[in-house]
Amino acid sequence: MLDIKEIINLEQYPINDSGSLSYKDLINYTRKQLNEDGCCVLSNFIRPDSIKRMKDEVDRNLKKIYFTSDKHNPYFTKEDKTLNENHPKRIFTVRQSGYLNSDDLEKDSDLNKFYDLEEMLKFVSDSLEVFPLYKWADPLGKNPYSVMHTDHYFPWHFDGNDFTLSVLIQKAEKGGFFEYVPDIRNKDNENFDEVAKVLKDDRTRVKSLDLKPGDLQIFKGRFSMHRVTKIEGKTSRYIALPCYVKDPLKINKPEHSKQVYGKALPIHFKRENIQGDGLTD
Ligand SMILES: O=C(O)CCC(=O)C(=O)O
Ligand SMILES: [Fe+2]
Repeated sequence: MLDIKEIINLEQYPINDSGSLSYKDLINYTRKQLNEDGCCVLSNFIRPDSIKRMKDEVDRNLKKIYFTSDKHNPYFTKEDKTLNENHPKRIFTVRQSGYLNSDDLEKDSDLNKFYDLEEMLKFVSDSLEVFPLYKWADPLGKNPYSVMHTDHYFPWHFDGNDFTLSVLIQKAEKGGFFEYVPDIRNKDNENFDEVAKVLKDDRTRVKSLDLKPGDLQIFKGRFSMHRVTKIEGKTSRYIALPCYVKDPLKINKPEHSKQVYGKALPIHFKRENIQGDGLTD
């Protein structure tokens, strides 16, 4: 059974010692970054051996991955032809990428172990200043790996869950940058005009990250629109995506789940009508 210290660089990030001064310093840092940038990156958070085990897990399971070349709007909804053609809900872009869904992870997966750590949930909750925070109930999307091969592109979108961590496992030779627009929408304002501008290549508010394997990123995927630029070169990009939510019951809508993870399960239909946060999904 893997121990927390075999996965996380506790010397630099003492998330197992929440009473300590160094934990307080760490939280002050992550809070400041999240408030200023809408995102926070912690270098070398995951140990290299654990990254290697996660890479091997993806390699062993490549055949299970659902790859898509479908067109999506930023909300993963069906087209609504009653809207003006320039409305962001009517702007569709091809996504080429795949997921090793959470229900396909191996029993002894480092990623499952990481996601199940109570220390991680507390650390993410403290960093985001969201109490209580929950792990996501979505059986497919709660902690998948995203895999992108040469020429793949993941267009601008919002996530179905509130907050996402990312841990880069394997970096593309070129491209594959994570780009985001911090807090472009909030629960009271969809900000469709600004969203449309970004979709039309206005880069005024766009930030870009060059993540390295082992880095931990915390971001607000439901509120900060984001994308992954085209993968160039031979090396595929692998990234782990543990997800967190404010509502312990809400999961992806069936349509969103089908578009992103290739299928919807009975639980997605059962929970389809749970009252959400009011934002387009
Ligand atoms: O691959 C990434 O860095 C982000 C992926 C993403 O936004 C998603 O899977 O929803
Ligand atoms: Fe996303």
